[in-house]
Amino acid sequence: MATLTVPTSSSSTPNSDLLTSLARDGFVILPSTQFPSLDLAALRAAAAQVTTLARSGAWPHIRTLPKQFPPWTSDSTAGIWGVQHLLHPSIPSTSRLAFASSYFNAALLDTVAQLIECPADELVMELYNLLVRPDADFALRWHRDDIPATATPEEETARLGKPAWHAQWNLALYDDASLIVVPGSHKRARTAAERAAGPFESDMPGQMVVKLKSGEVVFYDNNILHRGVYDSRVERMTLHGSVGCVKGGGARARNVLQHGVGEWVGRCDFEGLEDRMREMAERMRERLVEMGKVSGDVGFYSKEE
Ligand SMILES: O=C(O)CCC(=O)C(=O)O
Repeated sequence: MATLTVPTSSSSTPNSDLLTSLARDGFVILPSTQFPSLDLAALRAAAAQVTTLARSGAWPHIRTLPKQFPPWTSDSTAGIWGVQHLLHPSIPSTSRLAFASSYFNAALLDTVAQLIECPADELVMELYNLLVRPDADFALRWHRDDIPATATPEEETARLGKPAWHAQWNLALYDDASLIVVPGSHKRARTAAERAAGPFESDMPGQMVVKLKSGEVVFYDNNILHRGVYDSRVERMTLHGSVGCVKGGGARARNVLQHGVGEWVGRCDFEGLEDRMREMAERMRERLVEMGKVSGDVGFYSKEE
């Protein structure tokens, strides 16, 4: 598998460099030093707790094998590859607090605000999930999150030309080399070779394995051409989050709420967060609720499976 070397940004990477990397490559990797107040030990403990609950069937919001796209069932019998809804009010409180402290981490939100050029008071709570070692080897097909594989080149180009108004990231709690991307593919329609490739093509031209050390964060355009390849023998606990901007409007809120967040977002409990963080969390949650009110009835994705 071809692996390109991409330098990790330094701890003091200027905003313009982050934006340049994200715009050029479709992703940017930030070192753990960029987020000094993230408590990796607490996050690992929280991740271990919810993963145990999820594998045993005691947490119903899971990504089940061998299914790539939602909706997933709550039956963990065939194994899981993810734990959904880390900010859900029913997540055990100590773990929920650890997850919320990372999701609403000031340095992380500051980076999000810079990357999507959104004022802090317009940030919107979105998704926070955990991607875990699958119970059996598993892979995702090549995809863009918001554009179906059936899209024509014209449809791809039209969609990719619009601003995303949200940031998506993976924060690795253990070293993680599961995500594979085609750098630059977030800016253009698929090439003839990419269209002709099989859904699980193992050597896509230009592909790159995103290698994260524990504590590193990759922000990526969710419409970059990407896939996941998961080894059931390798520990994986990677926080998978997204934050939006009110400019994303009802369409984006709909996209978020159709992941099931709408069922519990009104009951979020941010008790225990430090005052400023708690206030930020409440504001971000309220913005999602408000945007959801105008987005209408929300069903699940109809991505092809
Ligand atoms: O495992 C990953 O990091 C990628 C997950 C992904 O592509 C998806 O959930 O659509």
